Amino acid sequence: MSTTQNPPPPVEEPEEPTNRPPALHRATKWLERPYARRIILISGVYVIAILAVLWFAIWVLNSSGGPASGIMAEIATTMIWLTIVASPLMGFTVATLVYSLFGWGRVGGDEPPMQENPDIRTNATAVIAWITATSLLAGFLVVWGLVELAGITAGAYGTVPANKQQGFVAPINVNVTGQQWVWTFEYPDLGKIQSDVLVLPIDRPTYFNVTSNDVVHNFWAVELGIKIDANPGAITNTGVTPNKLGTFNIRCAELCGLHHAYMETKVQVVTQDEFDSWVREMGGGKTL
Ligand SMILES: [Cu+2]
Repeated sequence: MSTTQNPPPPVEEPEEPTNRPPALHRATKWLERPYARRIILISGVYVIAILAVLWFAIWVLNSSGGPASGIMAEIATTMIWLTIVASPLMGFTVATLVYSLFGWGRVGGDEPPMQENPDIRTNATAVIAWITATSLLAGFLVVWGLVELAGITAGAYGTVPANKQQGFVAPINVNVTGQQWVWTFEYPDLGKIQSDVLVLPIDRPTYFNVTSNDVVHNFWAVELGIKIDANPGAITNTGVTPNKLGTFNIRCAELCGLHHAYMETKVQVVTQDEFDSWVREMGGGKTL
């Protein structure tokens, strides 16, 4: 049995950071590394892919005739700008993730991967730049969202009652009922009109009272930019002023059973004259 005790190994002191090169220099040095350049390259490819998807989404919207209301035009503008602004940061995050999985992820076995000096992790400039950029982006989203929301609610249900607002036009009331798997539209102010196609006059505010006869559905007038739950036993409200003539899509946007995917119909935006004759044709008691 040995009584001699080995002295503990000396504790390795962390290197003093005093002789490190300045942060900006280290950041540019990081960019010279091959993997850093690959990450930047993947970011670029990702941003281009995102913008292509954005272009496709706008193309789909335009090819079905939209946007057909002020609200939908605002939504489209919001989607375009937010995507453009967010895509570089999103690209960099995804590129780093992809490179971690497929670039660095190749290191296998029991050997830990070679570690280079973690320039970015402890780089105050990079950390501050990242936090600033993401905070500005988040702030931009919040401010934009609040401004848009204020605009929409002021137009629809602002603090001034709608009938006391300037340029007020009496809205057309439409009762929307969802049931597995059809939509029914009734015009309570126009007699006993019932239709499975929504017909609306252009430039007239429309007020929807939405409900369901069975399960939860969701009334989505795609190109008009409105979407609201249709709940059994309750009425939800939304409104829109269509500003484009044409035929647009209405879909159910809440999984409601077997034929949910086919629970769709059309909205026809027509002139006031065409609307009046449609009302008479449908046996409506009174025209607006
Ligand atoms: Cu449905």
